[in-house]
Amino acid sequence: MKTVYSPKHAGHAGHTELNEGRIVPGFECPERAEMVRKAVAAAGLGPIVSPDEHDLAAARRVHRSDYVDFLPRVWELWRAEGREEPVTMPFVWPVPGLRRDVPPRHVDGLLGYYSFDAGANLVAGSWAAIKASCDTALTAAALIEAGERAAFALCRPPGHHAGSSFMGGYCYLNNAAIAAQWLRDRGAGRVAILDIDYHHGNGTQEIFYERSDVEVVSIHADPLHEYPYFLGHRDEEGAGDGDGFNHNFPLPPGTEWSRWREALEEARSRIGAYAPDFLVVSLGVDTFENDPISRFHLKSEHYPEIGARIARLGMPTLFVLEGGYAVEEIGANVAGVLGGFEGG
Ligand code: Q9C
Ligand code: ZN
Repeated sequence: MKTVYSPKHAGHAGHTELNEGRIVPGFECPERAEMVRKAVAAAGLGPIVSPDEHDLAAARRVHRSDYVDFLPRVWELWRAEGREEPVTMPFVWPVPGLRRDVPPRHVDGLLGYYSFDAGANLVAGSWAAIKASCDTALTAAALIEAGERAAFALCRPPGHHAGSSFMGGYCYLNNAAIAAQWLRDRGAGRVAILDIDYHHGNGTQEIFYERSDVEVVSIHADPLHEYPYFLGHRDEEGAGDGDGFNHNFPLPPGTEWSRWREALEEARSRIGAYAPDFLVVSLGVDTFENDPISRFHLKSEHYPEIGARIARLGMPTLFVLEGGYAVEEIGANVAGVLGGFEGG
């Protein structure tokens, strides 16, 4: 399968995050994508190609237009305040009880208005990386739409925590959601999204929650114990037209392969019954035993098995990179899934 990759991700570097009460270098760092690119090349998985430029119309199909307009402006607004700090960070959010109907004008207010946590911070090169990541997903989607069995979008930054009008959790534009919507707009009747990142893909769920044309199935750490804490429970099954088209499989901290595999089998049967035209996989490997911010115990040997099981669904499949923070092993684990898919 082809991999789509842009070096522009590297400009999204040097950002920080709040972790356990301290501001630390971001776990979501450029080395991640470089390790994945090298592993994909070394595995001989197929050609690595550059993304085509798309305009932002596809992003506006799943994100609110004012949010899409805000992202490229963040950095100039920050600099206009005379800030020397090389990275933005929000610190105030309009939770229930505060007003959302009057958008603030100051950048600190806007950062809170358009985010749900302090985990999506921007530097000077961030917007170019965010845009290239979205283009990467769209270019890979076009490959499967044109008839290829599978494609890999080596997206960075990731996307699945980004909702219709907010960033968070290292995510800005929801690459997988944008690709799924683009496939729908190109004529696909139904698209399924399988999210196997360790964290619940709250943004993807929110975007498609009231729709039956995009099924969202997610296996993740139980939000009772893990980020994003406020979405991802089993009883969230969709609403309105989307009732019955959202399926969450929350698993406890410490989950090992045998239990995770059972959830994957349940997810596979949901997707098989839905019979989509295309499958989009939000591929996070932060389920890995040595991941620095996660608490599942999958081992490297399990990732090819995951890929093989996904392949057995027999659907044109778009893999979109999400999380995975064990930098030394992220390449082997991602290439393991893709290689397992190709062999399976
Ligand atoms: N600094 C993805 O995997 N919390 N995002 C980390 C606190 C945020 C993960 C611990 C985790 C976000 C795409
Ligand atoms: Zn994650």
